[in-house]
Amino acid sequence: MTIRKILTIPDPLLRKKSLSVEKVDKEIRNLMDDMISTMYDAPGIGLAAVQIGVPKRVVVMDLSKNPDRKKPMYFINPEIIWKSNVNSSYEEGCLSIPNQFAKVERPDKCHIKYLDYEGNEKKLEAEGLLSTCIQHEIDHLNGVLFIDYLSKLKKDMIIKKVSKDKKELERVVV
Ligand code: GNR
Ligand code: NI
Repeated sequence: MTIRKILTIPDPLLRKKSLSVEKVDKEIRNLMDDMISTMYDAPGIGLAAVQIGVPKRVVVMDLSKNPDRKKPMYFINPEIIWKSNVNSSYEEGCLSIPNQFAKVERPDKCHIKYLDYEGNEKKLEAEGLLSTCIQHEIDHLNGVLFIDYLSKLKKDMIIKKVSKDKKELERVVV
């Protein structure tokens, strides 16, 4: 299990549509293992493969509060098969948009289908943080980021701030 580098905006790969996984094999499981260690290290509650530079439809998540009781979840080719007409808003962040948070409205519940770690077909009925997070991750697979739901003003401010922080960090490191 390797901790990989997380891409941040404005990396163009984050805007690409990820490709479906044809076969759940050793390579995909190795990718998921690297993703889960990278996510725990960050730390974050979800990660899409494209965030570590691999544009495949693979997501990992762990919403458990207690690090001694980890509950890793693995989603391959996740698809929303139903979403609620009722929205709820949640303060979102993203490891690819460091230190920036904003309220985003999304359907409060959704049902998804996906393949699990073993490649078996599964369905899941999600609400609350689980629903928010899986929708945030599926957006990544389609090149969509949470800032896309904000006003142009807020979005531009966040992009500017992240670029500034990046330059500042480079200056300190070099
Ligand atoms: O760690 C994360 N926290 C979070 C909080 C609210 C809504 C979504 C998320 S996902 C994010 C990790 C991440 O960037 N996943 O793509
Ligand atoms: Ni994200």
